Amino acid sequence: MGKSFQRTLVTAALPYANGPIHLGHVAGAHLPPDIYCRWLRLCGEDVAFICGSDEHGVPITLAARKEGVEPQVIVDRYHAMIVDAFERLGVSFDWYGRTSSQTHHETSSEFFRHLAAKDAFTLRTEQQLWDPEAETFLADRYVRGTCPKCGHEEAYGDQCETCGTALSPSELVNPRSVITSATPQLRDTTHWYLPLGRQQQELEQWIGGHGDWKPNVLGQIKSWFVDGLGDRAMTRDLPWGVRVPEDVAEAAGVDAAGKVLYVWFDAPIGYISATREWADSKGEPELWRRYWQDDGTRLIHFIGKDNIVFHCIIFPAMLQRHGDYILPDNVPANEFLNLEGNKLSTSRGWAVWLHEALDAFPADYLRYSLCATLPETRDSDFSWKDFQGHINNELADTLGNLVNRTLTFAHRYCDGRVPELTEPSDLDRATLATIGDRPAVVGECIDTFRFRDALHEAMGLARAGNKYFNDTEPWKTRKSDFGACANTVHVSLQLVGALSVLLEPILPFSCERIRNMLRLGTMPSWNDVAEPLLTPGAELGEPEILFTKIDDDAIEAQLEKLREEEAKVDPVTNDSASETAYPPLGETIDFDTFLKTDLRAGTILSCEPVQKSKRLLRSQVDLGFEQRQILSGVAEHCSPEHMVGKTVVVVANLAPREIMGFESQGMLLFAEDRNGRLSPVETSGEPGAAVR
Ligand code: B3M
Ligand code: ZN
Repeated sequence: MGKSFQRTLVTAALPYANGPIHLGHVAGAHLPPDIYCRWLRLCGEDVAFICGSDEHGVPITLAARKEGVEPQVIVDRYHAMIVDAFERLGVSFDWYGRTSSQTHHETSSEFFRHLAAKDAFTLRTEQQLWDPEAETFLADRYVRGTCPKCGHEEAYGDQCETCGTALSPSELVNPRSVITSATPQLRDTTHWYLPLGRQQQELEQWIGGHGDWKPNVLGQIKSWFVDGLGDRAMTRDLPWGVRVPEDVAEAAGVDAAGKVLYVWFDAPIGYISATREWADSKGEPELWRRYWQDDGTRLIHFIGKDNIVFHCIIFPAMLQRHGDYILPDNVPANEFLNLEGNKLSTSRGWAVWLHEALDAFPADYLRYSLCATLPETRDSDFSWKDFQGHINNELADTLGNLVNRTLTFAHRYCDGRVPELTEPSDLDRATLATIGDRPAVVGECIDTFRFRDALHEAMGLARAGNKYFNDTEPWKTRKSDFGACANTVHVSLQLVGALSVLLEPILPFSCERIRNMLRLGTMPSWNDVAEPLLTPGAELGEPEILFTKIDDDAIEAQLEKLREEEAKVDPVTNDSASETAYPPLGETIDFDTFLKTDLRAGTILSCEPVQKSKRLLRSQVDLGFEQRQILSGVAEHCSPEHMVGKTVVVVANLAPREIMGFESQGMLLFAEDRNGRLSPVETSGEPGAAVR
């Protein structure tokens, strides 16, 4: 580690409080910094580990709309859930804040005011999408429409999830309001923009001094530079967020009503406000400045790759313009964690929620398995089968086994004490010596953000320990050569002691239990591990089973749960069943009105998709007395093969209509469930039979 630093400020991406967190978040942005900070603390470094809930932005207000509650209700609920889940996972934040806090509102307004005073913004009036029914502008995810790149009909105003293209609301084809489904109009609105182009050179120069950053991070940044940085709006027309300060708006001659700071302006400032709250809680309200405004601090942001531009360009640009702050020293962004071979997606129900995983398994099982599969250099895959393998073969069979057999031997044959090492063999000596370089080797991995390697290197000691135990055969020497047996126990105990520190950053709960078994009262420091930690003659605690193996049923249950969650979600709208409702009942009609609709049974003779349309199917239908061609907008729900041969209910007296160049002579009836999923209304009546 760069010795010129006096302290380290570590931040982990602030989760949006619009839902619980899942294993993808944890692997991307929260477990790695926890391992890193735990290690730094063991090295005796001065660290502040900061995180919090991101409680603004459209994801929150949309979640609130869906439930018909105020955004505060949503963020209160998920903030509490997230805090609890992190705590159960053992994530050792020094402070976990939230961006709805007063300190945060003050800190971010002040930051904005400071930038405005330094002329860092340009004001721009532009036409943006406006919902005439809800009488509101439609920012980001408040609009859906057809992606101009791939034709996906449910793309969001800020991104198409099908092809990944970043969009702005006005680029959508056939945009519609998420609030009212109305077709938006264009209206003038004024916003504060950060002209990043002005700062490109300064930013490039700063990045140029960080050639040691992860290649995936540098690659993304470079491509932004190549495209050239443009102006980014730092305010939005939204009812929820940090309000644009009245005085700033007034000075600019703009009406501040309904305007808030862009969520990506205020969220990273959340790191600063959380640090302030932490300092306040320690009774040293000015302490935060040392972490943010003193060159002796090294600032590290842990994030997932989708947040790179915000942490490596926009936030640093804000910090540069402000002038009083240090810039990040590193941003070790991770790639994505996939799940069972597929991209994680909360909207598709394809995710493992942290709190549920913690209901099923101990925290260290998850920490271990996630650490072994971190997406450090490329996307990686979490599968429950691999999870089972990690726990059973590595945690239980390797680490657990070494600890258990060593402690059991010490209790049965060595009086429950650390035996002396007497006349050690070459193998005893060589094995003891392997401990010596471990703190440096494992530490080097952690220091360079290679946590998978750190795990591998530390576990290497456990593997070596088991091999040594097997090779020295203490169950034989205990009768033939007790000194040799005692030496095996001594050396193995020293390995176990070293492991209880080396693995502490990754497995804090289990390592504490191991240290209790060893009666290691005070926590050794990282570098103490280079020397044997246990004193001969010292009393040991009772051995306990550290890890229990996971059986196939437990894994099958998790897989089944995933399949169930996924099935609940509609493939077209990505809305889960619980979020939609039955349509309200229609107006009452009399019997004669009903009889006007001539319903018949019709058998589908053939069916094919209509070219250039994602929705339409064209069917030839036998009505007994004649054949009809009928078009139905159901291609996203029913496959043509699935339709052929079915006898369904047909509206037979509907006036013919032309759709995409074809005449549709009637209508096939479909039932629409709460997910918006359509299925044909089948009948066992013969073709032509009247349905009434
Ligand atoms: N809440 C986005 C995310 O969870 C955002 C991170 C903010 S970090 C300042 O991907
Ligand atoms: Zn697309």
